[in-house]
Amino acid sequence: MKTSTQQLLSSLGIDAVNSGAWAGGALDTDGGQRVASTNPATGETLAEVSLATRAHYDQVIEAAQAAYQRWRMVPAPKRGEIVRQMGNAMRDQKDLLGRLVTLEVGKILSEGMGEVQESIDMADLAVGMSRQLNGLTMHSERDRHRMYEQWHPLGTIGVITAFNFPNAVWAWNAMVALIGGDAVVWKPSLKAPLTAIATHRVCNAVLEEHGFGGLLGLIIGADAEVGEAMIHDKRLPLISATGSTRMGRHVGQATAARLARCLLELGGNNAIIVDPSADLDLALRGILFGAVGTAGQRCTSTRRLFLHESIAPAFTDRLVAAYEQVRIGDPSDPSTLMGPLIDDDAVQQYLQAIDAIRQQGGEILTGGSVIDRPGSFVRPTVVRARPDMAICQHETFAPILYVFTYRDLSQAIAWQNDVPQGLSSSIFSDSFRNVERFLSHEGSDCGIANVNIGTSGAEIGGAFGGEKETGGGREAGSDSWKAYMRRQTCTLNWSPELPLAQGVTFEI
Ligand code: UN1
Repeated sequence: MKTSTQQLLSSLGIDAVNSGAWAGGALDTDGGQRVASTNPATGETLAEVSLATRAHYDQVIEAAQAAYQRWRMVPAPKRGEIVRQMGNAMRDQKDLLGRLVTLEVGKILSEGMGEVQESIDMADLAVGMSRQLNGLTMHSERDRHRMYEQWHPLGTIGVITAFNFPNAVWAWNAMVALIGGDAVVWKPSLKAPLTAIATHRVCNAVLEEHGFGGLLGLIIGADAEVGEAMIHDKRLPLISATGSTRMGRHVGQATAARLARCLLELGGNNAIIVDPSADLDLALRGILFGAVGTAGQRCTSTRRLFLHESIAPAFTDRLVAAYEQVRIGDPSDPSTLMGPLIDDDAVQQYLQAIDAIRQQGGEILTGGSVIDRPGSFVRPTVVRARPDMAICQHETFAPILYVFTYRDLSQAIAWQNDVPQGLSSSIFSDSFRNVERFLSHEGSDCGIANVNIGTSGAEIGGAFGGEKETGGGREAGSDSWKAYMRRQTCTLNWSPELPLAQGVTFEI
């Protein structure tokens, strides 16, 4: 391993073997089963984590519960002040954390830095929210009565995250939950445990300074051991989970069975429509970032492209030419545009999709193969697809783009919506009518609908999430904080009488 890698890891407090359970400080998980975190660009091991067991899990939850009892009584703007300091701590460490994201999950450096920036932005947003956890007031129908809503903390929140945003998706949840007065226990992906440990350490240090060690818990363990414990745990009133639709269905059922809440951010199958009026240079860049960025491993990655028949032939040629110029390689080299997939399993899934595409009559215009070098590298792929190809209904977490040709916009919108997922969507158009149609009730059915922007790279200020099999959850900005708090409706009587609502009388 290069010395600079070792330096980076040790600057962030990562050892050769790390604890998988953190409640304030690290718990002793020695002797537990170990997982190695590997650099997907080289296959080399970065460090190991000794996994947490059910007993460690209980310790982490108990510490969070205890810290929560005190934290919920801290005034929200003061909680915001501590979150502000957390944001600054991440600012100070942005370069190191961003480089670690690149090392551990293989996204290019600019995206690794962007991811940490997304967490910093979340902290800033949450600081503002901490002064705006506002409830409504209502006019009571009764004389000298007052009604209002107030928002209380919910408790300890379980957060399950995927490998592809190993830092920011936790921050979407944690920053908001913290200002809301909650504790947070995080179960990160076993494919990105080091980023989780480093992120936890940076943010926890701020809490420790204020006497709230344990409020943020981290539990790195097997799904069967700690994941199952988490989703069935009555002490956790909300499970926020990001990952596959299969995982989300399981989490949804487990939380429904105990009537707890869940917030799901699952698969996407995001499409871009390009109409004849579109600025095609802009569209090309938007498609390329959406489909090739993060090697197609964002939930918001562009997977389907609908081109109007009048522009399709020439534009497809330009797209293929652009794909062939994408610099693939070491993600920490600033000139690289596409790094590796996360691991060999992901490469196998890519290859299976390529097989299915061929069998189902798709024509591979570029890509479709593995790159012969160490690490999990594949070629970004453009497919001329047919609307009836079953594979196009699935989210393959890889850089594969299905291109379709359409005649009229209603057909393109219908095709776009005709998938089980409903996360993100875009239209490139300079036609006011087409844009408004795309955004209307009969337009995109997704949680995110963009114009002249690709499907990925959403800002944190908006509510993030999608419909149908994407799970319906909303995280990050807007009024998403409500998911992390409980609403209480209060009716106060300051009259000497006891009038009943709806005119009911009940007198002895
Ligand atoms: C994800 O892929 O799980 O909109 C999250 C985006 C990012 C977040 C993606 N801000 O692409």
